[in-house]
Order: sequence, then C-alpha cells, then structure tokens
Amino acid sequence: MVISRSRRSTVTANYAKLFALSLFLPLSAILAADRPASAYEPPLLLARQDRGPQALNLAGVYMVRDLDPNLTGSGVTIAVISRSTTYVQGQPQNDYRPALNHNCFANTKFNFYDYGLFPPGDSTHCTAVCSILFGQDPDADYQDLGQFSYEGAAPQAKADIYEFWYFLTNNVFAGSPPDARIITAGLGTPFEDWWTRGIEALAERFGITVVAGIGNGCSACDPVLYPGAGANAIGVGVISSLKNKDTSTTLSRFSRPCPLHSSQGPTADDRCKPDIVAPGNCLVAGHNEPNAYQPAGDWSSFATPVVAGAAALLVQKANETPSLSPALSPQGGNCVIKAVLLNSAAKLPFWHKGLLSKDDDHTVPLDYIQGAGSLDAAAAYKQLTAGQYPPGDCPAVGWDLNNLNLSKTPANTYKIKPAELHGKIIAVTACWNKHYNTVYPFNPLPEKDVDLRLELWAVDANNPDKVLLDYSDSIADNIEHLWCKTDPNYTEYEIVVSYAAPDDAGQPDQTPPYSIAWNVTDEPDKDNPLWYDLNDDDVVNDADIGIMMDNIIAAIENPKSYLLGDINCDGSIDTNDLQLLLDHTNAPPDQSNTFAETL
Ligand SMILES: [Ca+2]
Ligand SMILES: [Ca+2]
Ligand SMILES: [Ca+2]
Ligand SMILES: [Ca+2]
Repeated sequence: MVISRSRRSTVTANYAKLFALSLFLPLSAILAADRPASAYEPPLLLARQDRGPQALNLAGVYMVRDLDPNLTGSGVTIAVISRSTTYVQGQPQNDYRPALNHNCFANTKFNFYDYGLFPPGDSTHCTAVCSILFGQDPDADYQDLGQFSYEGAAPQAKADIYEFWYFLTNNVFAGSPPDARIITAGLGTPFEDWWTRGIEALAERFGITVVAGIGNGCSACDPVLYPGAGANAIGVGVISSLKNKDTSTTLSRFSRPCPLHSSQGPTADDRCKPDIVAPGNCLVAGHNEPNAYQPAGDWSSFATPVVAGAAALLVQKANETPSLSPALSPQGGNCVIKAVLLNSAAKLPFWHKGLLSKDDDHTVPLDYIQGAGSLDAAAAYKQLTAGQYPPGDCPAVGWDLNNLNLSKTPANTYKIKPAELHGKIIAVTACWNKHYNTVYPFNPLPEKDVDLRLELWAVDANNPDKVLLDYSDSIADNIEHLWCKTDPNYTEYEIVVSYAAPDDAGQPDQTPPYSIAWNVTDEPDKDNPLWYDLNDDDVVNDADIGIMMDNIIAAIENPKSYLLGDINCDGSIDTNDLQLLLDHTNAPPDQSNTFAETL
C-alpha cells in the first residue's frame, strides 16, 4: 500500500503523540492494516431495501409493524406543531402546512388549525416531518435506491397540524389541550418560556406525550432547546449518518449522536437531556414535485417524528388493549410511554451516565448526548405489551403506574427472577411529572414536586442480608435510571422505588403518579465497530488512533468534556483503551484489500 504524503504526516503526528504520552505499547501494532468497519453489521443495521425511510427500519418501527401488522397509527391523533416559514414584521404568514399535492399524502387524514388571516402556504420543514409520520407511497422512487415503498411511521394516524402561534394562543395560553394523545414539535427555544412551561403543564394535567427536538448541536450554536428540554417532555437527539459519499449508505447506516450535530445536556438546572436519540436522515417528501424525495439530513427535527411515530404505535396498542389502558391515563399516561421508550432504548457505544468518570453515576441518570439510548421501537413494543404489574412478584419484563404515600407506602418493591443471568443487564427506568401552575405564565410549583429514588438489590433466599447492587437518585431530574449487570451469585432481584428523603417535611404526602419499566437485556456488543471507528467514516485506521490519543490528553486537561474512547467502560480514557483500539485495527491480511475498496 502506498502511503500518501498527507497520510504519512498523520501517522508521524500520531507517533509524536504516542511519544509525548510515554506509552509503552508496541509501536509495530500501529503499522497494522486498516480494518473496514463495515465488516460487521449488527442485525438492526441490516437494511430492508423494499421500504423506507431506512431510519425507521433502524429504529425498529417496521419491526413493530411486522410483529403486529394492525399497528398503523389507526385511531391515534398526532398534533404536529409547525412554525410558519415566513414572518413579515413579526407576523407569521401562514405557510406552515405540508405540500398536500405530494403522492405520499394521498390518503392522509389532515386537519389544519390556524387563524386563516392569510392564504395557507406550504412549509418544506413540515412536509418533511409529515412524510416521516404519515407518508404512504407504494410506488416511490429515488435515484440511488430505485423503486421502493415509502411508509411513514404511522400512516393511518389522524394528522392535526397546528400553526405555531395559533397553538400557543388557542391551546397553550388557554390551557386547552389539543384532541390528541401525542404532541410533536421540531422547534424550540434555548430558554424556558411561558409557552414551553405551558406545554409542560398540558403534559402533566392531561397525560399527553410531548415529543420535541433537542437541537442541532455546537455547529448550529444550539444548547438544548425547550420544550424538548422540559422536564415532562421527551427530548429527542439525532444520531449521525455514517460519513460516506454514497447516499444509499448515509440513508441506511448510522453511528452515534455527536455534540457537533445533536445538542448536549445537562440543562441550566442540571437535568439530563436529551431523553432518547434516533436517526434523522430520512428520505422525505420533496416540497415542489409530487413524486420527489430527498434526504432530510442529520437534524433533530427529523429524529423527532421517528420517536413520535413510534409512540403513536404504542398508543394505538394501548387503545386496543384494555389491560394497557393506564398508558393512556390523563394521570401519568405520558410517564408510561416515556418509561417504556427510554427503558427499551438501545445503548450505543460509549453510553455512560453524566460525565466520563463514575463518580456521578448514582446522581446523574442518563448520558448527556445519548439520553437513555437509541430508540428501539420493537423493544418498546415488547416492553409495553409485557404488561402492568403491581409491586410484589413480577416477571422479568414489565411496567407499572403507581403512587407512593408518605405514611402508608413510602416505598414499592418489584421482585424479579431473570431466567438468564450470564452477560445480562437489568434496566430500570422510573419517571414522573413535575408540577406547573395551570395559568399564564405557568410558573413551576417546586413545592409540589417529589424527589424519588430507585434501588436494585440482589437477594439470596438463604441469607437475610440483601446486597445493594446499584441506585439512581438525582436531586434535579424527574427520572431515575439503572443499567446494571446481573450478579451470577444471585437469582433474585428487588427493584425499589421510594421517596428520596422521606424525612423531608417538604415532600408531598402523596406522590404524583410515577411510571416504572424494567427489563433484562444483553450487555453491549463489543464487536460493534462503532467502539473503534471514532470518526464515523466506516473505517478503523490511524485517524481513529489519532483521535483516541487526542482524547486521552483532552480527558486529562478537561474532565468535563464529552469524549469518545472509554472502550473498556471503566470511567477513564487511557492507554488500556488505546490498546483495545490497536487490537481492533489489526485486521487479517485479506481484509486490507477490502479496505482499499471501502475508501
Ligand atoms: Ca459518569
Ligand atoms: Ca431523586
Ligand atoms: Ca474511522
Ligand atoms: Ca477506559
């Protein structure tokens, strides 16, 4: 292999860094052939080319529909909040609607809510969002992909499209909920405002699931955006496409969310955000031609309808299954949907709680970039349909919607016996709503809020002493999350949700409804190339080694920065991780040929 001048200088620079770090690793390892990251594709990444957008396939939405073909969004209303594209002297010009002449909307049941002061116009943004949610076109065609069936996440859902300012004045200000179980918005503001709190209040008062984009990261100069950053909403971040010149690859293969493209938490008041991430680069309906499709790009606005569409399928299932009806309850139904989506989310490589170090793992429930992880709609479907169980003996997968009472039941215990213990993780998520005043300016009511705590105990039937394996107790979040390895010495586990400070006179006698979801899942797959392909270019080579070494230094200089590279998940980035990366850069000789083609 001929090494170009630029590549040779990269390699030289990497050697210099190695020397600076006084590393003891054998330098010969770095001379190993590059390894194509594409050599491995986990099952979820395998594309079904006959339907799209592929982002919905990756997020498990099509798998849900395969598991339960009845789930199309039928009977579910989704309220889409859409901003007018044009403003004149601060006045929205009513161009907020999807392009109704597009083929994929031929059968969509749209209703529109606006002031009607100007003739309605189309919005490119709303056209894209609505195609991800409601689109249906069996004869879709796109240049690199050929013919395929375009299927939005919930094509038979009722689509209620609200002009943003109309929604704010008619619904939020008036405290009047839309006739919908789901509100979704691909917009936001960096600061909490009366209307973002008003949306929080709607979620709390009526149990409506609010799904909103978290913002587009440093490159768009965005901090986390409200209402997605609000305590009662589900804030959605975006997973980046793999870097590749081939559009069909960027539309079907994704890596991780990165701070450049997906805004990172925590919020100003130290809460974890986002809550969940999803791919956003969907093929979406074009604005001008009835049969045109185009890639949406890696924006959280388009990851948001992927999550909202998955939530719509869960709501439909709950609509049609009486035993799942608590998921629709005005008193905390949104918490059930949130707990189910977050607890079933797939951890992407390098997921960790809060900062890289483990010091904060008990007090920070989620990852500041990934939230609870990547949407896995099929796992969420299984989590929801596993059913509700009251405290006591429970199956290994389930959920509950319940209350605590300071004097009668200050704690609830859910006992599980996983069938398998080796290489397993017990995942538990609890969430509840924060309180807001019901009238403008919808101020928070912290005196009514509760602080809960989540614990996981290992139990030995022959020994009265239980072992506390893990706990999650944030003082700021209204969510707690556990992601804990099973201990093969124990077959029984107790999940305890309790008041964090039962002796605190400020805690309410009765908690608001909390939802808890638990399941037993597999440990992260260390063969996933995304552990080693640090720059998302689909190849593991010395560019990744360079990033690893930069990050080793940066982690020392700024422990609070969000950095990739803790491959062995011990809470630090160091030479042990570098060795693991070098091990995976060392490919068999026949794969070095594939490398040339991959580039
Ligand atoms: Ca941490
Ligand atoms: Ca807590
Ligand atoms: Ca790479
Ligand atoms: Ca490490």
